[in-house]
Amino acid sequence: MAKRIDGKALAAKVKEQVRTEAAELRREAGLAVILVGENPASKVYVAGKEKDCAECGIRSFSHKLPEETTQEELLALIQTLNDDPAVDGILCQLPLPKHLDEEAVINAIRPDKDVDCFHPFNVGRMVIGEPVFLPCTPAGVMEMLKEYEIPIQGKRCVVLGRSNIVGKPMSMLLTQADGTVTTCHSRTEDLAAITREADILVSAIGKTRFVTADMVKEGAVVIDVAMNRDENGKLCGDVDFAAVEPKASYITPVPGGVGPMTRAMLMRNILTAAQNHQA
Ligand code: L34
Repeated sequence: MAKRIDGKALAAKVKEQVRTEAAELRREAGLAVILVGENPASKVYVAGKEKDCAECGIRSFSHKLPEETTQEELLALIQTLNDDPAVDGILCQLPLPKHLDEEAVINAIRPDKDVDCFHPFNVGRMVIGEPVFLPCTPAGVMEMLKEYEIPIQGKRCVVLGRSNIVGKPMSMLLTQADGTVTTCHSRTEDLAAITREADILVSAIGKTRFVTADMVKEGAVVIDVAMNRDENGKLCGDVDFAAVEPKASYITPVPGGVGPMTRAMLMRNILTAAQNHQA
């Protein structure tokens, strides 16, 4: 039976560290949070981030914009926040409404305030191993592996998903930790044969009960990044938890796994930004 990786408890520990260090800054660190439209899941995540800021002694500046916000209006707001010295980090919650250009928005955020680590400058720094920020979700997964002393060096790591915000940077961080990494996606042939080789399996595709017990090696570490709703509207991940738990050595629950860690790593990035801004 797998040990459960407690993301909520570890997130609390990380936030406590951030709170201590943030208190030593010469001025309060600040995060600007932009939420466009009425996506209910995004509202929940953003509310969580604002609560985390309060717990860490970080100011949050909330910008809730209507669905019909134009690209020009959004870019103008980002420009103002780029120039505001009280703002150390800018977070524009994704996904944006369809008429807005996410790439242009990501590119508009000043790299030193890009606490999501989505800007090409910061992605590049991460890839060459000289990171300023680490992307929050993959960094949260790495923090979990570290806390539970799960070895990565030389291990077979399989990442399901290749999105810019999770899959790709996840594969990159595991590679940098000396894992042997395979990235799988919707066009992968014979997927189960690959996942069955994984010592560490990270799933970030967004399909309820996609990862079944027969896809998992005995004793594997299974990390579930997804946030789905099942047929009863209950929050769940990609992994068939009940079936996989007995087979895995470690497993993350949804909720209470990667989600809270994503938010905790955001707090760490805001602290880093504020430290850099006062240096
Ligand atoms: N810009 N957009 C930007 N940055 C991000 O880092 C995100 N992400 C993803 C979506 N869009 C983004 C998040 O914040 C996913 N994500 C996220 C953050 C927190 C949680 C889930 C996803 C989270 O707190 N999950 C809780 C349950 C929350 C609930 O009850 O719905 C958990 O325990 O997993």
